[in-house]
Amino acid sequence: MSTPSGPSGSTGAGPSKPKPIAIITIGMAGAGKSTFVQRINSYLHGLNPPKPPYILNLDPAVTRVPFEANIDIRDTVNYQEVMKQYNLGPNGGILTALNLFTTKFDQVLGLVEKRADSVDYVILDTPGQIEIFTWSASGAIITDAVASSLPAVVAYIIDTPRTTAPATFMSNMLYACSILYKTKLPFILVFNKTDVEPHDFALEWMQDFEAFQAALASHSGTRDSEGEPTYMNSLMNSMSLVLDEFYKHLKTVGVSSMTGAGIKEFFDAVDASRTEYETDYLPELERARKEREKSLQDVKEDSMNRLMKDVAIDREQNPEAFARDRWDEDDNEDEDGGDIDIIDQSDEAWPGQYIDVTRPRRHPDESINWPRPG
Ligand SMILES: Nc1nc2c(ncn2[C@@H]2O[C@H](COP(=O)(O)OP(=O)(O)OP(=O)(O)O)[C@@H](O)[C@H]2O)c(=O)[nH]1
Ligand SMILES: [Mg+2]
Repeated sequence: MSTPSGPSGSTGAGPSKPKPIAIITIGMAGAGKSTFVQRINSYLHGLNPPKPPYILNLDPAVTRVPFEANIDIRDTVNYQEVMKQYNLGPNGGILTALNLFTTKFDQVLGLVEKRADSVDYVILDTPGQIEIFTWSASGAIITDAVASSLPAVVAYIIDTPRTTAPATFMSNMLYACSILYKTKLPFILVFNKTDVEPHDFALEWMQDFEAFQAALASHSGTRDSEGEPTYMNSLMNSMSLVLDEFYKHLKTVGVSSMTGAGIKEFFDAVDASRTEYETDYLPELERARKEREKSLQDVKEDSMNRLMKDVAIDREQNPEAFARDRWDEDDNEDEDGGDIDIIDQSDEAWPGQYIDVTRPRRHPDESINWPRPG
């Protein structure tokens, strides 16, 4: 996978242009992710001069997307066939399709990087079932791969009219909180559908802890028959204290993907996130990489030491066998002179080719062997 070449390094010659910023849209089913992507796409096209983004659709199950995706998972994996062939239900099918696609994600990144000089924004639309992306290995791999190659920001889309109940609001915020701590990326809470329900109540609850508690108390079912706060109510009270800390790390915007209201403010927040990515995320990424390298090095050294110790003991215990067990240099060369060629297949034409996962290696030059059941 790619490594960052610097916070805002240019990928080509000529005057240095900042790298495009990747917007990863995540949100509960039906929150309006795809409509939002379509809206920001049309906003960017409408700028003067236009700034068409590079769009990736990662939802294999969607039948129609309201935007023209540059890379579409559906061109690579047939979700219906995955379900049939692997005997899966809809969610397993989406997850497996995403896993299969992730095995090719380095090529996707390569294509994105090729366009890095000509686009300012890379937008990812994710599957409707939020947990498939946020709690799967492939979701994490895709997010990490994108974020280590480009500045990235998470746009967490919230269905505002459906979060007016304090308990629903809190669970949505807790979910957002868990994604923030998992990805550690700059985070924008996007309150969508403000044409139906303005997001003022949410802002108030986020800024004023007591207002949220009051809203909680005014909802029925917060006291039991003896007048004591119910378990849910006291749990939520304590949770809202935790969330107070979480809110400090966020940017919040209210938008309507239907009317286009608030989209400019959203982009102001995205542009501000670039600095946050550079000052917070990149150093953390670098630190984690160094740590990984160090522990790998430690493991290597440890195995080497143990091997040398075993060899020494063996030599002491059985000197005769050791004397016979010499490396004969003449035996070491094979007929070709001993060199092994590593074949780089990544230049093969891939994008746009349709991979039928039901028939492994359908294409003679496509060296993929999909795992098969049984
Ligand atoms: N009124 C209103 N409706 C919206 C808005 N954004 C999205 N919708 C509607 O919400 C519904 C779901 O929108 P999608 O964009 O498909 O949501 P999604 O999150 O991509 O859905 P999945 O990918 O299926 O989870 C559609 O009926 C949209 O028309 C908005 O800003 N205002
Ligand atoms: Mg969608």
